[in-house]
Amino acid sequence: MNPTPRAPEPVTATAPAPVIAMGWMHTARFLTTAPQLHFLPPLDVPEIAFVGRSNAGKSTCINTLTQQKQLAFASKKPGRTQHINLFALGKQNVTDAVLTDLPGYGYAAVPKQDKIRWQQVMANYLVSRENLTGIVLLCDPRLGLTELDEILLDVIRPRVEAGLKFLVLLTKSDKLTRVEANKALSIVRLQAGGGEVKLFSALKKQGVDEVAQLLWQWAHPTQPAPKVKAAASTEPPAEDSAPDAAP
Ligand SMILES: Nc1nc2c(ncn2[C@@H]2O[C@H](COP(=O)(O)OP(=O)(O)OP(=O)(O)O)[C@@H](O)[C@H]2O)c(=O)[nH]1
Ligand SMILES: [Mg+2]
Repeated sequence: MNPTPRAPEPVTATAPAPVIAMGWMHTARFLTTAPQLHFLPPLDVPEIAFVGRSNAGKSTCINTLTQQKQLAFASKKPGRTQHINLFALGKQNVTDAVLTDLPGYGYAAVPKQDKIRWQQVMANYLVSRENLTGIVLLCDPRLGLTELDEILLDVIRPRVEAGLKFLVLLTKSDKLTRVEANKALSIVRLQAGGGEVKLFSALKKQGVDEVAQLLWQWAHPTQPAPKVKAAASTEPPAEDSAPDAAP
């Protein structure tokens, strides 16, 4: 008896996944800015927020992922980002997701009243923003997760448990040796309670493809996950967890 003929494998004519994700990131353009949550327009597309201590590298990370030099304001001087800044993503001006650059916390030179006000603005945003789909917490591995980061983790925990996507990026990894980087990864993975933690360097472009792909998947959960090329990985395969939506 002849074996049952097999259906031909579907031919994927699209470009490899990192190219798709990076091309999508490159469409980023400024959408709006607001001092507080209630000034932001309600949106019905996935929103991904970049949070972390002042000077952790949030704005630089957004510029690196979007391959644009000055989309978000980055500076050596901490406290550069002082508003909630939204950037739209999507082809031909059809917005299919939004990136949010948030002001950092923990900058010592900020007056106490301003610190408290800002913590309330941020907590309010993280708890109440309805279309918030994912949070990227940026952390300088030389400092590790600090008390303020732990407070933030407590604030978002209920939403993460309810399905909000969450990623910790250890920024400025170019400043670490390989041994230091692996140690930082292990410690922060423990602190983050098993959540996903990756190394990132804007300078060396480490982690850029991987993060772009992950965010693409967060924003397009119903589309099949693009395959990650082994060469695009920046972490040892044994430790590197597959993206959430991977089959
Ligand atoms: N070596 C190195 N420096 C980086 C990297 N990413 C950011 N920086 C530097 O870190 C400093 C702070 O970067 P920002 O992106 O402004 O930090 P931020 O988290 O947005 O800071 P706030 O807006 O104050 O919250 C700048 O001098 C950046 O050039 C990196 O990957 N490697
Ligand atoms: Mg900033």
